[in-house]
Amino acid sequence: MERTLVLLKPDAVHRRLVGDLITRFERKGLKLIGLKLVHADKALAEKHYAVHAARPFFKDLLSFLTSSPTVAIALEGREAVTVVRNLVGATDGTKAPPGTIRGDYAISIQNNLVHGSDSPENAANEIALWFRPEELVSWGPVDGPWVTGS
Ligand code: IDP
Ligand code: MG
Repeated sequence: MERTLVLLKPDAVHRRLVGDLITRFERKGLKLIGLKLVHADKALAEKHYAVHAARPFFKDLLSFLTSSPTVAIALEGREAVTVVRNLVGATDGTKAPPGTIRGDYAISIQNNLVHGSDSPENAANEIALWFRPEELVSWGPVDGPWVTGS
């Protein structure tokens, strides 16, 4: 089963959308294996968005991510990386289609509520960045075979 990292960024917490957004991932059939509230410091934010270090929006992005708490979520499921990216939608909220999280709730580029890993390799690195190994929980949902079809 594939794993991915989701962050409900500070705008999601301020806008009290945390429950609503977690519900979307749960209803899809993804399994929660890690969940916590984190006020990211600069070092964590820099590492998480290191790939964007040269971009003009980097400084503002760090200020945003370190401004207040983020909900860090590790999810597991079939094709979890792609499934989450499809549920989240395009980066710019004005371009994300209705039905996606950003399409339904975001109109900003920066304040687009959610982060989802973009590859299984990056997911593994990002999960290790936000969670200690003992914070990840292995378990089997009672409806597992009904959700996965096997
Ligand atoms: P993604 O979150 O859809 O994968 P990325 O291109 O990886 O998008 O960018 C990471 C984050 O940086 C975005 O989610 C958004 O918060 C912010 N961002 C991306 N592009 C811009 C921009 O042009 N202006 C301001 N913020 C941006
Ligand atoms: Mg990205």
